[in-house]
Amino acid sequence: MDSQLNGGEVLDLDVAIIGSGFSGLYALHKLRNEMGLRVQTFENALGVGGTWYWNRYPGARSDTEVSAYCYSFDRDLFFDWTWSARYPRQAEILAYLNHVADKYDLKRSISFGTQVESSTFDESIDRWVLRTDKGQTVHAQFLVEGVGLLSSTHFPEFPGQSSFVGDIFHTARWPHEPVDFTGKRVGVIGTGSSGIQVISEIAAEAGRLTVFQRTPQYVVPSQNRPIDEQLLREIADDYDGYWHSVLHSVTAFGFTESSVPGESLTEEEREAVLEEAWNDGGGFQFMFKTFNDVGVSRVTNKSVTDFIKKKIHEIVKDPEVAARLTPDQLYARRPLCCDGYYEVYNQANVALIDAEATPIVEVTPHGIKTSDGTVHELDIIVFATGFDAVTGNYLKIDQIGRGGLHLKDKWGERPLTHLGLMVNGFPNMWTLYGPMGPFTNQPPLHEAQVNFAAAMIQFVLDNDAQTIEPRLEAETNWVSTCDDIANQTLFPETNSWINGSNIPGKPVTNFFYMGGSGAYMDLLAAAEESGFSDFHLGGARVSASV
Ligand code: N01
Repeated sequence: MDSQLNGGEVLDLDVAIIGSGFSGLYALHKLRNEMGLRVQTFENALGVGGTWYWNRYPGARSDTEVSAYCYSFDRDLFFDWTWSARYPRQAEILAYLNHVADKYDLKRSISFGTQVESSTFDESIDRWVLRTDKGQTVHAQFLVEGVGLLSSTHFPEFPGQSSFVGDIFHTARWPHEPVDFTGKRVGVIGTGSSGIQVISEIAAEAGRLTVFQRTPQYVVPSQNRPIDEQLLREIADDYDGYWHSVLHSVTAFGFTESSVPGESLTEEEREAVLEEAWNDGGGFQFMFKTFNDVGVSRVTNKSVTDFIKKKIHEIVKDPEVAARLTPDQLYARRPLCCDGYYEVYNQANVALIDAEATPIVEVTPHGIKTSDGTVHELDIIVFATGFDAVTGNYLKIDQIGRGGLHLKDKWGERPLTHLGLMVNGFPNMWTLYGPMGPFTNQPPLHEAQVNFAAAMIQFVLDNDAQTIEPRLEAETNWVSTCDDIANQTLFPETNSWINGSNIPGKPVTNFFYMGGSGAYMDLLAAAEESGFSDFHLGGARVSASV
């Protein structure tokens, strides 16, 4: 099949996939190569990689140990590829994803540089009708969307921004040509995962670096180093067992989470555990490998925040700067890690602006003006301001289900899905790692969700049916289960992209299933064993299945 269609042509497919990041690539392999379906992928970017295509900013790297941040479906692929470190850089991960796309001959079925603008379910033919910005029309029985959890950029526009005479970049839309910071006056807005990585990297290069921090964050070191050879030997000895244990852990990050409640220990004992974790590195490890109640116990959470606060004051020499860097919130945002982050603020060329106390009010032709009237003169402004997460990319496409129902209306108050994967009223459509899906390391769960979607597609085909969609009651129950679990944690008490509060006007709510990867895997298995009883099969000729 031609990967580049001519405008005006109608393409008839079994499956249309949107996105060629980790999830979309595997979906293409599974559905085309393994199941023999007629599949075409539509990809906005000019290459594969999703997140790793777009986020080329200096310092961008995985903060998940790469031995669990990769595909598992082919043992040869796993052992044929050699990673340079536990937390590889963006370029290395992008090279890996290109290698995967080439090894499984995927690129010939991807329309690059193609934005799907709308997808409408045509009930008269039980097909999705997609329209692209290239004027193409696509008919597909099944629609698999791997559009990215953190992909739709949040790019605030301050008054006067267009008057800035220097360069403005967003970390998640970084140019392909390297940016030269040498001797330049650089401003970075934002101190989330992207901000801390870009700040730590360019501080050495920039003439002067001014960081505009609104909310201080807890950052622990990554302690990046080569992958443990012993771990690789253990994976080789029991490959399936390793991936089973990853998927059946809580976070799917490839380490064993603690089963010890911090509350059961003394303050000194907790501190010893935290010191060991600090020296071993990793944000998710710090939250989940230390104790099993950091996210639910105020006592344990306070020990963790006290410990990191103490570290900030030990590392940062100027007590005023250390105080500005010190959060006063719970340790209940997405945990961050980065080597050498706090150390940067000891450099004479780095300044930290408290953008909460003195917010940015304007971008002038030569810099950023804060509310105290100061103009911080700059040559380059880097927006590390994050994403309209989870739902952003789904809602960029005008998606219309049964009865003319628009997804943006269905999700107006809050997103609704069953298992984070399917939406009532939107048959034959899968939202990979979509809202109300698991809050875990993504690649292993992408594979699990694609396998589940593939089993559902096979189920539809085996039953000579046309459609499958979740029953409304199942969707309602799922969302309320997700909310019940989230409400037992401390996460709803902090504001970030995790609850939508980073985007003005976006509903602030729970977007995740926080019951853990293992429990989620059990639910997928049970759904399949039940013959997908939570789902309605439409147009089947086998009456018993309807
Ligand atoms: O985005 P963020 P991110 N004025 O939303 C600030 C993944 N990721 O791109 O906290 C001033 O976390 C905002 O301030 P506040 C990872 O899952 C992974 O950094 O809202 N400031 C905040 O400081 C991560 O969690 C890696 O007060 C403004 C920052 O911008 C997720 O992506 C690397 C502002 C945004 O932080 C998002 O991370 C990168 C404004 N108007 C990303 N608007 C890995 O390491 C926003 N901010 C794998």
